[in-house]
Amino acid sequence: MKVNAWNEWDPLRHIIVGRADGTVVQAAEPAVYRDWPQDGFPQGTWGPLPDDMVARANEQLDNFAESLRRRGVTVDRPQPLDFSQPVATPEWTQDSQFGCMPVRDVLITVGNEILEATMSYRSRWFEYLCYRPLLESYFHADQDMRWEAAPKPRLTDASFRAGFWPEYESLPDDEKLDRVRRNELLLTEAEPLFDAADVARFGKDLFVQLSLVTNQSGVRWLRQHFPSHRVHPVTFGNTHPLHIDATWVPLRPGLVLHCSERPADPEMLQYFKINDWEVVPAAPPQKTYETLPPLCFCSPWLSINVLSIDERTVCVEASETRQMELLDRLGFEVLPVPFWDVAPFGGGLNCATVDVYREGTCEDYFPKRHGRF
Ligand code: DAV
Repeated sequence: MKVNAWNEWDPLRHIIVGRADGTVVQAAEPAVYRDWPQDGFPQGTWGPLPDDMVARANEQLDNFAESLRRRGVTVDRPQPLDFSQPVATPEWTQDSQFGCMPVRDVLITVGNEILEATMSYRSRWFEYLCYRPLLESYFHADQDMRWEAAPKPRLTDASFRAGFWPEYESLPDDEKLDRVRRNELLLTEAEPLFDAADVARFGKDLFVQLSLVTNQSGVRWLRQHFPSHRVHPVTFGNTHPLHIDATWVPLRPGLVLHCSERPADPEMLQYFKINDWEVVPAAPPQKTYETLPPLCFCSPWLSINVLSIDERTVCVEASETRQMELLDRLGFEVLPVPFWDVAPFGGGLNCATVDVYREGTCEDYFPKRHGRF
């Protein structure tokens, strides 16, 4: 086996698909505010997601894994921990962990390297352990694999703006968006922090969303860590930015799918335009916030959280008919995959996976410079 992946669309040969087992609605921590009284988790409570939800999510994850195997893709699965255990470092304790469904948040493959992200929730501090059996086996099987981990964060109170959530949620949307554009959100700049799912890979260009879980120091660390890449911090008009993969989704060279409710900045759009990329507005999702599954902290835009098998073939959630029709019109073979039962465990088809091997090499898809890009 080999580790290799430079972008989101080259032919897929090997992937990790997450598991729902043992996922927990996290105990309160500086980064996480949950209040779901109608679904059994009012503010201040925490605990495992219900067994029947876990079973339904695992069935969809297993079916997805099986359908990838039938297309010749090698599929690995993580090793869940007992996420209801408390965790501690010498500087804090946290009453619960989270889960290991959204692999994309924790790991990123860039070329022959797999990098473990810092993460920015205390409940997710030890999540990398779920992937260590796989990473150890890849390291031994592929003499060329680079195995890296970003600096383990301290996540003391100094890493978080005190009282962020109530203050932020009381702001009108335009003020929230100002804060998003300035990246004055939950995280301070005390230490580099990022989730791997805020990075979109376009060969030599890596676009990193500044978000509720990724700060500017995190982007600086990534830029220094990948000196042969162009690493671009980006923001979108999204009041709750959390991972780039339901906002800005590359499908093939020259084509990116964009959540139109979350505008890109004009300089970024121009960078894509002068380099002959088409930015296609996504179709409206079938779901609304009212019809999302219970305990779901993602948005209806998981409808565009697709997984590419290659630049002509894309897995899309099976009930997202408008999105499937759009991709069909754009010339893709669309593979429908039922997946909404997985959403409460942390995301969609892209979130649930990390590609270990895609054929291909590092290409420069943006030969022309523009502004800060
Ligand atoms: O935009 O609804 C999707 C990605 C979560 N891992 C959103 C977040």
